[in-house]
Amino acid sequence: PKERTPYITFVLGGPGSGKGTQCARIVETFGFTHLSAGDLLRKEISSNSENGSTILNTIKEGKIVPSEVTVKLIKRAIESCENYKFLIDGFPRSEENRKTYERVIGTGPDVVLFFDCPEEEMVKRVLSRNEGRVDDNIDTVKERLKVFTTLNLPVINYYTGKGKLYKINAVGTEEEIFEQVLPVFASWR
Ligand code: UP5
Ligand code: MG
Repeated sequence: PKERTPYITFVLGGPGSGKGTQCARIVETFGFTHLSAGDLLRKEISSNSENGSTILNTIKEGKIVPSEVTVKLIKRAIESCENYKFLIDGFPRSEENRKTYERVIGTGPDVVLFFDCPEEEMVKRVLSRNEGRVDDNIDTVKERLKVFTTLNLPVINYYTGKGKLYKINAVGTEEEIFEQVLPVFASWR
């Protein structure tokens, strides 16, 4: 059991908005543990689990994996980690994701970061990344953007209403963007 209740940050933003890049910096500076929901799902594919092929096909289509699957992976990762400060990157992607998380975990996040980036910039970044991701092609990127706008923006609006959302302008150098992130975690220095 942990010595403290977890402190949870949700990190949201469209495909290629820089979530993973900025999370790496937050980890370095403030000692959070980075849980990328996409990475957890990709690990599940490579571990040949029973859900693997369903997850792979969903990611190839740019759609959202069933909430129960993702929340189970996140819950397990939180519970098996000694740290109590977490960045949950790329989740929740829909109101249904959000509600499932709150039901299973019992509470919502403490704070939510939103990396706000124009579509054309996101497309450029994703297509110039060369990591062999099955979803980094123009057709899947278009679908990922559509899913983001229709399903993820309502989650962002929800947390704005709760007063938990920090909106970050995700255009500029990594350093310029991190300058905007720093004040959010000032108390963790
Ligand atoms: N880059 C970063 N910052 C830059 C800057 N300031 N200027 C110029 N370039 C910059 O960055 C993307 C690229 O841009 C990199 O090459 C980087 O160097 C450069 P990155 O930090 O990787 O952006 P990120 O927002 O993390 O982009 P990513 O593609 O990972 O976001 P997605 O949200 O699309 O991907 P994720 O891995 O979260 O999800 C993938 C899929 O998994 C989803 O489409 C979905 O099918 C599935 N999924 C679920 O179903 N449920 C979940 O809960 C999570 C995922
Ligand atoms: Mg990422």
